[in-house]
Amino acid sequence: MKKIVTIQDISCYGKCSLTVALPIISAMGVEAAIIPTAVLSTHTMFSRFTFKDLSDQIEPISEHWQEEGLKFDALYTGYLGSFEQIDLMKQFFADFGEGALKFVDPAMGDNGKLYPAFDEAFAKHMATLCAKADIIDPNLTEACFMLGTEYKEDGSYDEAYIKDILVKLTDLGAKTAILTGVSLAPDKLGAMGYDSQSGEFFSYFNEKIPAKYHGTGDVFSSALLAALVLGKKREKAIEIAADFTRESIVLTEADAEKPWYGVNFEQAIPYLLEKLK
Ligand code: PXL
Repeated sequence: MKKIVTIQDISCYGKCSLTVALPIISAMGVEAAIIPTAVLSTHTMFSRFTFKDLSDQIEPISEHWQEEGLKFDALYTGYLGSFEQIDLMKQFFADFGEGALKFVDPAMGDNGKLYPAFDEAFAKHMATLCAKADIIDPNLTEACFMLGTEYKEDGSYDEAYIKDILVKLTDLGAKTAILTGVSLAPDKLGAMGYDSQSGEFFSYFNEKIPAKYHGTGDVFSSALLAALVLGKKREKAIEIAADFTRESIVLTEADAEKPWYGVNFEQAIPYLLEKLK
């Protein structure tokens, strides 16, 4: 069985990071190992949350795994809580990176703003981890903060702006950059990528749903990486992840409660598995 290790926080309530990555990766038939970087009562978009840092566990876990000779098909980092954790991930990539796909989702913000815990210096430091990745998948907000580029709202940018950002992201050092939440037409939303080794751009767009929910980036990244590890071609993997994310939003919108804090990815899993066939 293919194996992914994902390293991010566990927000006990709120459907993001590990509570999203674990079920999605497992449902897709890929073994998921985890290293929780912190335990929070909820994710940080709630007005209050507890936070217990687990940075001091990362090295001992990594050392034990090296003694056991563990190997992974992919290393997947998500939300990280400190400069130190970013540096620990660089070491983890050095220790476990051989033969593994190194995937960084620099989860730091959305809609033109960084999450409460972060500032511009943090985004610049995250860029130094992105430099060591095979694939990164920031949204436009995260990309702009890492590059120090002006963030533009949907409808006020064109393809040239996105392509320029993609090339600059790979100039940081990442081999492939996939920008999520790209909208080049009012009714379309999707992802656009750039492979710096072949010089190819690629994209996938589906119908835009005029709603924003938390945790969609984690849903997309988890499905994308598991599909890639299963051997799906890049374009197909993006399509699977984007359509699954969209279906999760559709189901959330259909829910009378429309919980703002996370999407209904659970009931979209049968759809995901159908798409994977
Ligand atoms: O989905 C990204 C994410 C992950 N983990 C924590 C978060 C967020 C977004 O706010 O707060 C703790």
